[in-house]
Amino acid sequence: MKAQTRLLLTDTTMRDAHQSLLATRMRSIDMIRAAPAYAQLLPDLFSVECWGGATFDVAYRFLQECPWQRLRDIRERLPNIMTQMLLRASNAVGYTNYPDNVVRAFVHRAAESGVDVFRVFDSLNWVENMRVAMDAVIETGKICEAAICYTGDILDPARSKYSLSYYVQMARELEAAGAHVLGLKDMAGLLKAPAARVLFRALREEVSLPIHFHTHDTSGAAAATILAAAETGVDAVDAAMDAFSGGTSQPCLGSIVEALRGTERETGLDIGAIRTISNYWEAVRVQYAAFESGLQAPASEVYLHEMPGGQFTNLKAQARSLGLEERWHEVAQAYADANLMFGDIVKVTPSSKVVGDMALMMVAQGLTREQVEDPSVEVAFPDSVVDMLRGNLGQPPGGWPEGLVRKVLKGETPRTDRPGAHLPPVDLEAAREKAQKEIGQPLDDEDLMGYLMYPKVFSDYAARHRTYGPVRTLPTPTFFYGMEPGEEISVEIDPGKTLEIRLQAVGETGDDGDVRVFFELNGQPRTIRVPNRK
Ligand code: 3PY
Ligand code: ZN
Repeated sequence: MKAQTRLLLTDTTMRDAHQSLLATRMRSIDMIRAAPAYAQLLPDLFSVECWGGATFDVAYRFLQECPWQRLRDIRERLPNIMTQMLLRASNAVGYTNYPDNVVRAFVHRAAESGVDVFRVFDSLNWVENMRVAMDAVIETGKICEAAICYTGDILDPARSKYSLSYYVQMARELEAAGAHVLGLKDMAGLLKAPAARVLFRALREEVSLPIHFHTHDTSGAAAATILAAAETGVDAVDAAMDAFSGGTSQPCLGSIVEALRGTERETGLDIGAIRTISNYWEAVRVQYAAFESGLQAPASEVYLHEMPGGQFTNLKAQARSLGLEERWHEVAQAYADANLMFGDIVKVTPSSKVVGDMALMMVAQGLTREQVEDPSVEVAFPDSVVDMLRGNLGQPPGGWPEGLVRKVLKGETPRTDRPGAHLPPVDLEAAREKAQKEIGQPLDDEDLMGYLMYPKVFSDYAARHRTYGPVRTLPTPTFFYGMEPGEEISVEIDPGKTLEIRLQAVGETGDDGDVRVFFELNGQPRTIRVPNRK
């Protein structure tokens, strides 16, 4: 990375872009179809981010597919470009700290199943809590990109907690901890171009690692920051294919390539190839219209609330389900207030979820920050808040605010050591046996990891899989909306084994709620009775 003058690019379309625009709903089939074109047309990409973050549990939970199979399928079709994942350090791909041996086993499994670059971060920027995951990545021989999460504003004297020297110090610690690459993860898109010049210049002077910059375009000003980063010599940046860029997602890949044309940071990527691939993504995105975030225009409000792009669509959906969508700007203000109440923390999964839970509660119950902090006002705090202040996500710089901890924990003493230091190791083989009995089928190492991270989500997925089979192979409109009478689809259930399915008619719904469905399978007439959910 350091030997190259061109700006290297990571394409985030298959992970962060759809997590940030479509509530993480992109299905594997749509990714797998794109992978060969990347391999053929864009071999000079630094990496393709296609795994980790929220994609892991959403695959099981909402898409009825195995995230590990997605990884293996992409890997197979993309042999010449590095695959990249987002790993939440001790929180792995979950929302809570796991025992050290589970984190290690997860990293080893992910490396074997096809991850090349691990971007590792901690949701409170606690380096101590990143070491287990970083060491495990280094042990696998894969690339360990240790990331600093950026928050606040280094040019704003009122936000001195997250100053230039704070970031430089953390970078030094990550270098000393053995990182191969330094990531600067600006999950909300708060780093402005002038601040980027100051920050990257300092980081390049103080550490010798290559630097990889990640941001979000919620403000509409991220491209300016990327260009400033390129000017100051950042080695690699993240962007999303044009059709999946902008807004809460990453800035536009094609436009970055064009902006640098004719400069010494020229990327060497083929703009025609980018357009071809983006045209494919444009057609894919239309099929997920129901999951769009609804952010219609750039929003400088991001500098107020500091919400990560990857949380935005989710929090909006949560607000909608509580009837608070009309009061979104109040939620944004409450999110900012809750952050300051927690002592001004880094907000990224899972700490961002806690701030979001608190903000929704404050708006729903009409509570101000002063009332929440007032020891004489009774408040039933969300479980996630209690858990965080107990120390179960780790420690923020300067610790948790004492008054709030006293109120929330009602006198219970919080832990201040690393959660992994006291969580007992899981006996992996005993856990496998227990799960196999519970679920009623053998579990391989990948399944076991799914079960350990998300026991209920995984068991439900496995039960549905037994009933419905490999629905991951259905075309996306069919998966979400079913078929119309007369419609015919072609489904490859195994390599070379294709089913032609034609829906002929749907009968009347019986008193029991079942319907008879008449269809042809490879030309043979078939009938089944299924519950009518329409
Ligand atoms: C995740 O952890 O899922 C994130 O995208 C954090 O930015
Ligand atoms: Zn991101």
